[in-house]
Amino acid sequence: MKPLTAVPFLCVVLLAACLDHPEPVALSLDADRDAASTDEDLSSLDAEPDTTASPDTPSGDASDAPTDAAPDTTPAPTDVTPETVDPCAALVPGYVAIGVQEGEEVLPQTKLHLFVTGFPVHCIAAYRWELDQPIGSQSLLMPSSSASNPTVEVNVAGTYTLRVELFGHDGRRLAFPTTQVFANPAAGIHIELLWTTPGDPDPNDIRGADLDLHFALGGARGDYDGDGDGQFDPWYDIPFDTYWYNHAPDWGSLDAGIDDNPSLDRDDTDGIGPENLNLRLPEDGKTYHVGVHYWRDQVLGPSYATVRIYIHGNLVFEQSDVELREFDFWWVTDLTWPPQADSLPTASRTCQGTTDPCTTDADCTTTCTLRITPNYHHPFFPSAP
Ligand SMILES: [Ca+2]
Ligand SMILES: [Ca+2]
Ligand SMILES: [Ca+2]
Ligand SMILES: [Ca+2]
Repeated sequence: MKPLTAVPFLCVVLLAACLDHPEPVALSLDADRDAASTDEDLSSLDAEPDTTASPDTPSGDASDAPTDAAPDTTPAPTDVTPETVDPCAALVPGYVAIGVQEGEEVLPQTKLHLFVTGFPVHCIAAYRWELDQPIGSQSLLMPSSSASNPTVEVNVAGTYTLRVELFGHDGRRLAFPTTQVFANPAAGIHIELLWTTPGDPDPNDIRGADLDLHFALGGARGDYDGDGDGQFDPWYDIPFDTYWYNHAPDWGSLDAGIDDNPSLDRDDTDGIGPENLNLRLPEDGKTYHVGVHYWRDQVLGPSYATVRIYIHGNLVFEQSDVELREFDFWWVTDLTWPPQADSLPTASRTCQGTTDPCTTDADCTTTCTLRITPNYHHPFFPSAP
């Protein structure tokens, strides 16, 4: 790809060529412009923009021009005002498109590398990118929305729409192409944890609330009864709870060729999230537990957590904006495999202040609430200061 730092220099060179050799250059550029009405020719211009109209080649272009055009029937040369011809302004950006190096369908947590195709980049003076993203996704175009080749991480499952407004050196808008990229959670089970923290003045700096996703296999036992129901909880079992400290355990078969291990894509520690878990080949007959621990709030106060569960790419569970305070442990849900229409995951609930399971308030003397245990401190991982 063409080094961007050479762009202003090239344009100066091109304009200088026009002024130094007005007539032959104008003719040859006019011929090139006509020829550039096909996709093929546009791409050749894009590939080698500076050799096509190099100041070293005007005599060659001028000698070619009469053979390309019909000299006796073309009155155009007398109408051209060579001093005002801008080779970039003459091009028609009809084939401009956004290219995505990674393709139009990717796994969540992919970093996309964006570029503009179908038009000579040296003719583009400014870029203004826009991004529409799935609810809860807070990705940023890096290093900025005015970069020529920005990157963006698509961390949440769903469709990302990208647009870029392109401006020429004369300030006119050249084109406004758009494209879409689908972050497809193709794994058997894909779980997203996202959160917002209203007390965080800058969601994008390094100081943020740290929530952790947990994904435990039925039967896991973390040797800690944090909710006080008389049973050891599955959380913090190693290897059967997948979380930041145990992010890629070996479950199921020990055959490394069988992709049956869960993996947590990352431990987000500075706010926003998301944390994503994938398990491509769940085991038949197994139950899986999903939990969220509010590990540290960095004195930023409560966070609002959202958990989404996808099975084979279909959203089957979502619980949004659940208020959590530091050290809360939210037992989100349980799911069984293979999934059945009548056993899709539902939110785990207990009667408030107890560990008694419930479905509605009618099951309780108090209210039936989400299963959240405050002040959850596993002795091996005491998150309290
Ligand atoms: Ca922050
Ligand atoms: Ca985390
Ligand atoms: Ca327990
Ligand atoms: Ca395995």
